[in-house]
Amino acid sequence: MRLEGGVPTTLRQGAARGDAAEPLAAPRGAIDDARPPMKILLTGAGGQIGHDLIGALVASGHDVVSTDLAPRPPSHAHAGGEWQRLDVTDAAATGALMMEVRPDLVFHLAAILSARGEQDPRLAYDVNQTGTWNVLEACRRAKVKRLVFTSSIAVFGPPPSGPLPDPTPDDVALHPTTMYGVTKVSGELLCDYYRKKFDVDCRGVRFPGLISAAMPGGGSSDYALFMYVDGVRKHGYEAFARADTRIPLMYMPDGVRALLEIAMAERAQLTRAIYNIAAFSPRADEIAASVLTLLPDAKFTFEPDPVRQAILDSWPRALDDSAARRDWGWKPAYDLDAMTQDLIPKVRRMLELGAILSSH
Ligand code: AKB
Repeated sequence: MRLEGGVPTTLRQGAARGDAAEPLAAPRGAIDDARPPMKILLTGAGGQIGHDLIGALVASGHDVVSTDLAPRPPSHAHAGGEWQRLDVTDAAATGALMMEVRPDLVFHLAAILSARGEQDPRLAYDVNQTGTWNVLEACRRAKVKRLVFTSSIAVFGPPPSGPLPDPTPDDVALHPTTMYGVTKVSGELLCDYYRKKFDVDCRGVRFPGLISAAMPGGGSSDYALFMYVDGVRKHGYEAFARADTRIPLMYMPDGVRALLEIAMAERAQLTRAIYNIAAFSPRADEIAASVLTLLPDAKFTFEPDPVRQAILDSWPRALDDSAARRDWGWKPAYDLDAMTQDLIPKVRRMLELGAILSSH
């Protein structure tokens, strides 16, 4: 495998609006078709990101081994590739699987998200902290060349000295308020450590709240996604956030493309291991207004849940992603209204096919 070389042009073409990942069909041109196929392993593949990422990788001809604690969920049946059971908290099993598969590239997606993590901080510590350590160690031992770590806006929190800068740059003091955020900070530091100390080229992005037609699992940003899903299936939604809540958000096709771009970026291009990436930062009632342009009869109300609202209020309102733009050409393709136009028909199609299975 050769991972050197700049961000491929075919990958950039895949970024064009309207050429983005369909949840039921893999995106075109999402990765450099000229590259030899790679063996790629995903952890936590059964989640919201895996739903779209697996299809994109398989469609580009890569040999994909998806792993998760659970068997392949029916919602991920379309994606293809191989599926193996893996509990990342089990060091021996993680090491053994990495040795057996010997991937060229790993996407480490397994994590307990912010709201769920506050219900069970011990579980969040085990999966996110110990799990990340286990995956990095397994990569080191199996001589995996490259690992992509998925960090989050949850690494930020209000510093004791005053509010976060708006927009928030990459390098501010990190004061997360959740166990999820604490473990993501630690994961970022471990990533940098393994990059400098061992030959594991770990890099990653800090994701905003991701919106797609696939169900998330226990995030605080999920109110945004449910405006779309419940707007279509229930003709309305009572959001657990205040109407004026504003956090960074991103449409999943942009999120998947960011993962592919950071994965393929030449090491010499990168001036850091982990990058802020941004798309748009609407208020919750601005999301509702955007959805109403396509679903005029939907009813949206706002009933803040104190725990999740406190988490949302601790996060940046907007991110400064200038380092990602400069180093590897990051640029989102979707703004709020472009996402709404693209997503609502996808949600309708997924519901018709019975592919959105879980409720909340
Ligand atoms: C969450 O809400 O916990 C996640 C995140 C922003 O990382 N979606």
